[in-house]
Amino acid sequence: MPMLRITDLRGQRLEDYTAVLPRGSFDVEQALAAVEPLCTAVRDEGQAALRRFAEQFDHVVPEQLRVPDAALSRALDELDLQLRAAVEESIRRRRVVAETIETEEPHRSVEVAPGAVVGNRLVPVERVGLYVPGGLAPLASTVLMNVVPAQVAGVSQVAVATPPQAQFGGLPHPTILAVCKLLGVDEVYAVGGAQAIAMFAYGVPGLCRRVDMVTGPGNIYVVAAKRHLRGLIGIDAEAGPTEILVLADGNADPCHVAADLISQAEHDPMAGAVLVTDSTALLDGVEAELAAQVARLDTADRLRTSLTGEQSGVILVDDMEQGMCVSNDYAPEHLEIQTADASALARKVRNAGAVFVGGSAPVPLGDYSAGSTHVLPTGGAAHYASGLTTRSFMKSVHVIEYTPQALADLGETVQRFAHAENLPGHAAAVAARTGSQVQA
Ligand code: HSO
Ligand code: ZN
Repeated sequence: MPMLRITDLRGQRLEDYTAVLPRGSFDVEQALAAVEPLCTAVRDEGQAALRRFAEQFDHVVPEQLRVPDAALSRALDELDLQLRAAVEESIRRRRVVAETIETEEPHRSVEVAPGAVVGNRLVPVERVGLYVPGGLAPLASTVLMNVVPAQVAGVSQVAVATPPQAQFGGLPHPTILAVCKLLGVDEVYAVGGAQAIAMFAYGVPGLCRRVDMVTGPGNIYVVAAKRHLRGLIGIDAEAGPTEILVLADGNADPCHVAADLISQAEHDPMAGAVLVTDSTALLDGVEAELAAQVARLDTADRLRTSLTGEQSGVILVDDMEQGMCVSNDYAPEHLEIQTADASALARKVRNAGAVFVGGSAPVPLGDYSAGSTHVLPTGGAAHYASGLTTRSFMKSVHVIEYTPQALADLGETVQRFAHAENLPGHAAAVAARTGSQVQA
């Protein structure tokens, strides 16, 4: 029984393929109703509400909501040495990218006319709260993917919240704690779900000071809390279930293509895996590989759900040019290009969170260690949004400095504009300095 539902677009040139492409629904609106009272309870009752929700949702109440430093140190001491080396190499590579190609000059200015200078200062956000899910997979790599660019940007305080786990006596997952310690993050809370976002947004007396911005993935309730509290805090994105689109022709290796589809489909029963190809021979090979490979994995049940779900499937196209149009309309979080001319085709990508080019760049390389970000726009948001980088933690502040003469040179222009908007007070502020008044 084939796993992937087929959408055959051969011979069909559409102006916009979006409507015929597989994509699941991720209805944040519907989760808002559940999340709003929860956020209000955290705001009004603080730690008591956090303890109550820990019992209700995590089935364990941590001894201390803030993880003691001794527990962080112990987790790092007990971290397997080979895993520690792997994490350190991932941190190193992510830092190299963040410190070089993601880092812009912190202050630039331009003289737009004699004596008229406009500067652009990049100022880091001061305090960031990072949410790290602990559910189906304890995403220790997500800690470094958020913390490294924040630190490189100059964020002075990063706090982490991640669910308490009954199996670890109410502490969060030890690998998450160890990576926090490795990165020098010592403010860690054993608080999960939407209530963690509320804690960060409102602050909780005696426990956690409110933050300026919250980043990090989470389930639909976490995303709903971010939507509810946005404005009070900045957020990175409303990350939905992960997705991969593989653009592959007859040259691709079906074993690799199947493995890569599986690699993202295993995240979540709602994760999306889409193959776009012009080769039915490749499709047959991928189907055979999927059947064999899924059966071998511990995540087989979840995989069968995600691969056969409405959010996954195969799109048959006439050629890779049509395939690229399909991909650009879908705007995948992760795009893999496994074709004869992968690099050339990659230059035609307009909408994708990240592009993995050729046979030696599977998405899991980027998930852990490539040096690129794995915090990427999902659900088609790649049409307008970028992944999380150093820039995401910087605010752009314009700085305006004009000499008296430069203001005088422009005085009448500004006043005329102000009068056109019926704002005489604006005109007067300029006239008071230049001495030359323009009548309405
Ligand atoms: N593929 C996920 C990130 C991740 N994978 C973390 C493994 N661990 C979203 O880009
Ligand atoms: Zn992944």
